[in-house]
Amino acid sequence: MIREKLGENARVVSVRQTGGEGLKRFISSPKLEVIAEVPDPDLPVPQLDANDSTATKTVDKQDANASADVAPSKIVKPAKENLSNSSPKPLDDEQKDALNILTKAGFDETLISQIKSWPEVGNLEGLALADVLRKVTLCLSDRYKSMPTSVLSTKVALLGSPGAGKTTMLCKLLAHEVFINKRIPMVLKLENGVPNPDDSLRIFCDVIGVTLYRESSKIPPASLQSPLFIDIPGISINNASEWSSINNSLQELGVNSRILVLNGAYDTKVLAKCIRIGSNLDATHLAITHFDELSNASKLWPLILDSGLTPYCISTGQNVTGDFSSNVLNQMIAKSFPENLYAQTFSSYQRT
Ligand SMILES: Nc1nc2c(ncn2[C@@H]2O[C@H](COP(=O)(O)OP(=O)(O)OP(=O)(O)O)[C@@H](O)[C@H]2O)c(=O)[nH]1
Ligand SMILES: [Mg+2]
Repeated sequence: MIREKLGENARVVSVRQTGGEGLKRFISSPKLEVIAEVPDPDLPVPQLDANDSTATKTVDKQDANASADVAPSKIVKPAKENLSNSSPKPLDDEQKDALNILTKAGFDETLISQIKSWPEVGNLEGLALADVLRKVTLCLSDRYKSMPTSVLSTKVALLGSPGAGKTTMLCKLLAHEVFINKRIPMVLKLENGVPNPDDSLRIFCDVIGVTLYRESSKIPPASLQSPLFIDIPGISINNASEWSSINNSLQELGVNSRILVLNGAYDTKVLAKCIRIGSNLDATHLAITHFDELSNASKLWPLILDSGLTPYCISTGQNVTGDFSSNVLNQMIAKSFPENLYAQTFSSYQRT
C-alpha cells in the first residue's frame, strides 16, 4: 500500500498500532501508524554509521504518517535488520567479551554476575555476541518457566508501597475481568485507619458497572464468576505496624491471593525490600507497574526470579483500559536486550 502511495522506492520504517490498543480495541477500530521513507533519487546513497544519530540528516526523508483502518495482518512489519540503514561496526578488541558489551549496553550487572554462576550457561568466554545473547535469552526463559506458579483465587488483594500503582492496576484488572473474562467482579476498599481516597476508583467502577464496597460485612460471597478485589491504601515500607494490621484484616476476610504491586522504576534495593515485606504479608503474585518508564528492564530479572512469587502482569502506562500485559516473560525479554545489539548480532551472522 505504501509503494502504491509513495512510489517503488518507498520503504516502510516502522508500523505501530496507535488506536484501539488493549481493551479499547473492543470499542474502536484499530489504527496503524506507518512511517515510510522515500530516498531522494538525486542524492548518492550515503554510507551511514548505525550509531551516528545525525547520519540520517544526509538523506532527504519524506515521512508518511498514514493512519488507516486496515487489518494489521495486511501490513508487513519490517524485519529488525531492515530498520538500520547500514552495517554495524565490527567488534573491536576491547569488545571481545560479549558480557562486557551487554554491561556497556545497560544490562544489569547483578544479573550478569548471576548468569555467570548458572551451570546451564556454560563457558561464555570467546563466544560471539549472537551466541551469548541466544544462550542468555534461553536460560532466562527456562528459569522463568521453571518458577512455581499459582492461579488467582476468588479473593484478591493488591499490596504495595504508596503510589506503586495499585489502584491503577486494580482498574486494569477489573476492566480485563469485565470485558475479556466476562465476569462480574466486586471491589472492597480497605482503609484500616489510613485514608484511601477513592474518587477515580469509584468513577471507574461506576463506568464499567462494578460494585464498590466500603464495608466488608456487606460483601456477598465471592465466586469464580464474581471474584472480589481489594484496594489497599499506600503504606510506607517502613511502617511495620500498619502492615501487620492490614495483614490481620486480609486474614479475617480469607484473602488467599495477594498481588504485590511494584513500581518497576524504583531502585532495586527498595524493590527488594518491598518483596521482603510482601513475603511477610503472604504475597503470592507479582505485578510490575511503570514498565513504560524503564529503558532497560534487566534489573528486574533477579528480583522476579528470586522472589518466589508468581509473575502476574505488567503495567505499561497510565491508560486503565489498556497498557497491561499478562505475558510477563515476553515483556521482560523484549525490554532486556537493547534492540541495536540484536541488529548487530544479526548482521554479524549475515556477514559470516
Ligand atoms: N507511567 C505509568 N504511570 C503509572 C502506571 N501505573 C500507575 N501509574 C501512575 O502512578 C500514579 C500512582 O498510581 P496509583 O494507582 O494511584 O497508585 P497507588 O499505589 O494506588 O497509590 P496509593 O493508593 O496512594 O498508595 C498515578 O499517577 C498513575 O497514573 C504505569 O504503569 N505507568
Ligand atoms: Mg491507591
